[in-house]
Amino acid sequence: MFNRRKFLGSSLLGIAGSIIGKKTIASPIHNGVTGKPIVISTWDFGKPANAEAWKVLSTGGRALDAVEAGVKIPEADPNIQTVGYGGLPDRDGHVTLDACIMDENGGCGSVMCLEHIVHPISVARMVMEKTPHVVLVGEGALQFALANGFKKENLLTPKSEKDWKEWLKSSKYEPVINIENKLANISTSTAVMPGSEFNHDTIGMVALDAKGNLSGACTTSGLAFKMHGRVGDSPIIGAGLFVDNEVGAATSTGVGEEVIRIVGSHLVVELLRQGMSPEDACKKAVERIVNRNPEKAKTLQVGFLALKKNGEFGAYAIQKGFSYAVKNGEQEKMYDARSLF
Ligand code: SD4
Repeated sequence: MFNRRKFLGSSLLGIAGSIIGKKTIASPIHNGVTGKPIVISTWDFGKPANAEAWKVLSTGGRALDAVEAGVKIPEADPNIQTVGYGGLPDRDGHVTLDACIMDENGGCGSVMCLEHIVHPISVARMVMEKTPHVVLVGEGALQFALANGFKKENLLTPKSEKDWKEWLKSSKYEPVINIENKLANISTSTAVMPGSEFNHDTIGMVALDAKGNLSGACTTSGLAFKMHGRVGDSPIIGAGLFVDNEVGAATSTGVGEEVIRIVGSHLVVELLRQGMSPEDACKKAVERIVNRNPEKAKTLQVGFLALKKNGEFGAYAIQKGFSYAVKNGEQEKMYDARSLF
């Protein structure tokens, strides 16, 4: 993903035109403004996910139902090795999933390090709606899911098992993260950077429904070959996702440890509250990460995506190559987020 897409030169930024053959358009300098309902989500696989969410939004449905339905598409796709079924396992061969969801009332639910369940987002929603808690982890989350009718399944596909075994040959058991890593070269790495050609990353989705209500969902298998028990930003309310129905919503993708350190999505929403545009708010959050350690930041990717209560949307990333999908009544498009580097 990182090197696959030619980014428009800076002189062209702001011109929202098609890149021939890629169906991707440059992120507008000024943020996209559009009417409700609208759904936006991370990466190329956001497009089919948005299409599913749109079935709910376009018929007057609730944003919460839309985001859950939308992210279930990549969760169930065995060919997507970064989300749900078919996700790359941790270094011990376990596929452990992280997900969270937020509704328009400030309700939130999350599951962390959940195994054997294809749709962690639906378990997260059930945590929100059926328990007095916000987060369930590991074995407890699995027990809760099974008790509520979810089926126990093997999520490790032959392809992901093969990739894991290949990685095992030279695993160093150190969480080194390098954006240039590719599964084809895993012998030199210990973790695969989300955003590489083989990793299409976490799906974070935020939506505004016809009634003007916001919700969001975020779901992932996390960093490939992570330590067993490792949890990223994606299921952490405020880090991987935050929704404030008065202001806007934000979600993130990339190296979760960096997002957690700045509680990134909450930061973006608070910046929206102060009047910043979505793109500027996302940029500010990216700068917060980069300024902490500029040298390290050159080797990692984090991207933020934001949607304001009025339908304005925007994104920003550390590195080039962060694509996001937008769908509303007028458009169904991929955008390339602008980036610091
Ligand atoms: C994590 N943010 O677990 C996620 C990774 C990601 O593709 O975006 N992955 O840190």
